[in-house]
Amino acid sequence: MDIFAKDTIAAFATASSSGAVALLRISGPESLTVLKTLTNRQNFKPRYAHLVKIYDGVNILDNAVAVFYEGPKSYTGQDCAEITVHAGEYIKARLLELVFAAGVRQAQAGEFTMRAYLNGKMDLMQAQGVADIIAAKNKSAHKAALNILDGRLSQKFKNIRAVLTELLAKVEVRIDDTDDEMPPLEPKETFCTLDGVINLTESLASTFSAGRLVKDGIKTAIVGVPNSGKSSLLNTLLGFDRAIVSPVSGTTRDTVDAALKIGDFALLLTDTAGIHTNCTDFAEAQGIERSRKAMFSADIIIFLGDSQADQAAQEAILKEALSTGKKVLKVLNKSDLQGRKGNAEGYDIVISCKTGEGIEELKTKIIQAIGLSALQEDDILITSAAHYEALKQAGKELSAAKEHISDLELMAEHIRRAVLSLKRLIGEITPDDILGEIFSKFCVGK
Ligand SMILES: Nc1nc2c(ncn2[C@@H]2O[C@H](COP(=O)(O)OP(=O)(O)O)[C@@H](O)[C@H]2O)c(=O)[nH]1
Ligand SMILES: [Mg+2]
Repeated sequence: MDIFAKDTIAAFATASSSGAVALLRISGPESLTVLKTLTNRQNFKPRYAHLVKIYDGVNILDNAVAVFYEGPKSYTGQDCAEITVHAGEYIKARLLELVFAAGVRQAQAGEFTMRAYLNGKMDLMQAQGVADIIAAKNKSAHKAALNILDGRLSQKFKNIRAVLTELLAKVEVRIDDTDDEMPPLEPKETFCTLDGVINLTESLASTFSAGRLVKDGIKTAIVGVPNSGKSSLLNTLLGFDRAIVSPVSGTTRDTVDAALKIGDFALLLTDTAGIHTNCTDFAEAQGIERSRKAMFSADIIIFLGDSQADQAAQEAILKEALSTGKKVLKVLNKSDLQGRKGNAEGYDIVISCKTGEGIEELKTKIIQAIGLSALQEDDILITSAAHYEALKQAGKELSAAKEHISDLELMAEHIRRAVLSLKRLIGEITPDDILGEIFSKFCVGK
């Protein structure tokens, strides 16, 4: 997309599926003219809702509410108009035709937010927060997105950048000071400043492990020998029968995925085929292969044990689960059956899918095991891999700067690179192609 386009664009900001009303958003210099043409009305007080009629020639298309936003006091910073009509298919299609006939162009995905960014209404990080807050499906993801949208995360980056820019200025002035008029930099102080910033970048980067889980959901694989009750556990956690449960071993052949909300978090559950070695059935063997894949891509593995099942086979699966390096929660099932609870040694928790015993505790344990229970209400989290990488990169450059404290030129170069990687994220320096890539992931109308 042409990011510096100054033409007028329009798109429905509301979902295309049915609803009572639909909101058409218009942005660009022609917004007011188009609004006047559509409504046959001359006066629009900025930021006031006006009850209007939309005209299709001499006929009325719909009764609508129109708001004119005079730039820069608008979402995009340009003149904008928002027209709320009844969400009828015909009305929406015809309204678009009328707007396009007036010389307005269809907006591309993310184009409104991109204009907002280009006009300085928000920085690049906040612009991405818009996409996150729309995508957020649970409280924790919403909170993380809000921190980005409201600029709290940007502020952290800007604080780090400010300290570095100040230090860089001190270094550069001494590089230019060929007559040695300036007092030399105090190495201890420079060291401390760099160390302080390194700590900041590292502590922010370390929130990514939690931030990723908050934003994307916690991938949870349930593994164990056939018949240990994996499918039963999936169903019990979900509260309805998603997977087929049967006393015949080898019933689950493919992996079965389902999403579940636990408190403020989202769990992406995968029920797998029971892993065993003497499998001769082709489909089941494929299923076992997929179980292994699910295990390796999971954030946490629930190893579901049955104390009456073959111990050697169970140990082999547990060993494989542990070898992934992922968190493994050892869960003993079927506590309702005679004499099972006594064999719980080495397990983290005992449950019964039949009676529901231990199920609530298991949910809590999952959140605890991956470290999300320690999250504070006001924690600011890194949820994007790009932000994480940039912080890591900045940290690396700063460590290198620390090692070259006596060589001003080299130190300055490393600090400059660190500043650059932070500036890119806030959008202070961003090549056009990166912008296009970021905003094309938005929906049209955003
Ligand atoms: N008594 C009892 N039976 C269970 C429990 N969990 C599962 N089962 C039974 O164990 C058998 C195998 O269950 P399933 O969920 O299909 O096991 P999977 O092969 O690991 O997926 C079924 O007959 C279930 O009804 C439990 O907690 N208690
Ligand atoms: Mg099963």
